[in-house]
Amino acid sequence: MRIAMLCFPTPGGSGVVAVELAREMARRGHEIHLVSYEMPFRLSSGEKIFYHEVPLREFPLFPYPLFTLETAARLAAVLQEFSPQLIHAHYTLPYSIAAMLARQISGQDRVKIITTVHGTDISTWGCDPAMQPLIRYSLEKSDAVTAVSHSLQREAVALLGLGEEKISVIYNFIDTERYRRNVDTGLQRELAPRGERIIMHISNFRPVKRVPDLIRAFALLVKEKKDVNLVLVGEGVEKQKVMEMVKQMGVSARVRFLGTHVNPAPLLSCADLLVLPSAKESFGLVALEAMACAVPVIAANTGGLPEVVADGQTGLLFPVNDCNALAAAMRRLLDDHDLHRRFAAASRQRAEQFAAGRIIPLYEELYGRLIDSNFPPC
Ligand code: GMT
Repeated sequence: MRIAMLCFPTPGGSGVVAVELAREMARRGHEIHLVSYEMPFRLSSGEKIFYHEVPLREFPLFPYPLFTLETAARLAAVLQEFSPQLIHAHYTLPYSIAAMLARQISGQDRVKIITTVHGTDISTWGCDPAMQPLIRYSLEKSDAVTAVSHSLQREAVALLGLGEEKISVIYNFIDTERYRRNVDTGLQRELAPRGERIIMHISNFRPVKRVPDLIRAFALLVKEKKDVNLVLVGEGVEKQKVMEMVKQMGVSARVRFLGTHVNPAPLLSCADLLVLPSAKESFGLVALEAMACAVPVIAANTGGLPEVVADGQTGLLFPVNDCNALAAAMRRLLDDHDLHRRFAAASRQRAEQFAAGRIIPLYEELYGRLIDSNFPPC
């Protein structure tokens, strides 16, 4: 099959899923054209994926670059030159609309469009009265729509008044070979020089991630003289605020800030716990990455997280915003070594349910069903 994909290049779940999907599809012999305004952060040169960069030009008349139009123009050129049979838009805005425009401009009417809703395209933009009609239109006019969890599917259906059959669920997936526990003792010693336990958080530090809740809960553990270190991985708008909080709460000596890591598996392999205190999370890809590395996850009970983290079996869920409950969950797993060991093994087992080998065929099947049989074969 020949597939074009649109995605954001910045560190964030939707871009990661798009790149991993492109990689897996290319590995299976499909021709993949990835269109984005920058090289996606998890894509490296030398992969068997065609990358087409969208130029974001400045022009004195326009206050901002014409992101959607530039994307549509670049994609239209890709459609004309390479004849992809299908466009897969990752994140509704503005990619579904850009895909529809590109299809029209290029005159390639038989090209099908799939939109994958990833999270805030529904939970934030879909709730905005001004943008809701555009989101609804984008999904109604897509030839197929997928959601990354049942929770997100239900939310989209309820918010936008779409028929349930319009949105199918295809869970996010993980490369269980690349993501497995493989401890680099040097790295572990760097993060925990005196053998402290390691609590980890990885995100793009947006307000929705509620990183300050983790700092508050962690400070409670430090007060109890628990021998723990906190490792925060990533960059984002709230990072400065979190750094100041760490200082004010007097826990700086126990907190390490690492920047964005393209390959988080070695870091995760050093962790004892991963914490995700998000207000909203349609799936929580990082939870799955941690589980594949046999790290129990403590997550807020929200969105699709209960579909990933099996509460009481692979990890623990706590109510959003409840720092005491979060501290109690961390304490429980740090103190009970046997429970921790069981959860770690069960986490890896559960992650295998989301292995690429199980999920990618669902995309292949969907693509195959949609592609116009009159299209010139590959
Ligand atoms: O960061 C992004 O690229 C998108 C982001 C969002 O804001 O919607 O992430 C979502 O997509 C990921 C991949 O499907 C999910 O694992 C995340 O849970 C989800 N984030 C939220 O729902 C907040």
